[in-house]
Amino acid sequence: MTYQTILYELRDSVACITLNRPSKLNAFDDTMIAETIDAVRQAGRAADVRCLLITGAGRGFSSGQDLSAFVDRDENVTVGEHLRHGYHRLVREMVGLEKPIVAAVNGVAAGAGCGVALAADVRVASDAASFMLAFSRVGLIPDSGINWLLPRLIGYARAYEMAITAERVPAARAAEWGMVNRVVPAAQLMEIAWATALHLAAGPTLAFGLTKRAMMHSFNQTLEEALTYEAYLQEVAGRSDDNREGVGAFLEKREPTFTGH
Ligand code: T3D
Repeated sequence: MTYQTILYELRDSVACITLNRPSKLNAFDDTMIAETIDAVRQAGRAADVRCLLITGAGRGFSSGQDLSAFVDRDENVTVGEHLRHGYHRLVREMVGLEKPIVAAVNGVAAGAGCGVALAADVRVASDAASFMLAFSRVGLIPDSGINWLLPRLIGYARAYEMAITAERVPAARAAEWGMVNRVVPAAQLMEIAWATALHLAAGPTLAFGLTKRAMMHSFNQTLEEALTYEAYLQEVAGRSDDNREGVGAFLEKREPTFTGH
């Protein structure tokens, strides 16, 4: 697929998606939603991709749903249908991707753009970034998985307050609250985000993927169910080349070379 609204670059086992509608702060129109879903799928299928990096072109990460496209929409397409066919598929692809996803949050992440940032596994934010549940300003509720993802990260009180005030939460406060992993100077964001992604891409990809699956499943499990499931997944990890390599490297006092298998 040739993309019109995103850039897709592969470098040393890292696939980088750049949301690329900077004049609208990378607001999502239907093309950008479809292309981002396709790119995440492509990164999932490609054996040579071991980490996904996602960022925005220009001064925004993403301002969420393109509101001009929203008003121009075919009136037979309900908001619920649009979500089910669009953002929900994107969030499912991201949360289900068994490879780490790093979001380099370069600027404002609003509405569904905030949802996309939250669906990543590691968020590195520029000190110029901010997060905003813009939905209530346009009479909507948070969507794109935010009602599930955000209270789990920062708790109900903060998540609900963000929703009803629609105020921008600057990166530093987002880090204090546990919404982002680290905040870095804007000028160094991409260098640090790439270094993070490249480091993860050289890791035991299978184990990273199974860890994501175990933790995501745990939200709907009892402790007993989680213990059973982790033993099952550890059987899989325990048969991997990377498990043999990691143990061998430790005993031989050298750095491991993981292949991701
Ligand atoms: O149907 C469904 O699936 C429902 C799903 C809904 C999901 C959602 O995401 S709903 C929430 C939609 N997003 C918003 O409501 C945010 C709207 N944008 C803003 O409030 C502000 O732009 C920001 C607070 C994010 C940033 O403000 P600021 O001052 O830094 O930038 P700006 O000047 O407002 O925006 C720059 C340009 O981008 C501007 O265009 P112009 O005037 O230079 O030609 C602005 O109109 C455009 N832009 C920003 N956000 C959007 C947008 N254009 C279309 N849609 C946008 N979301």
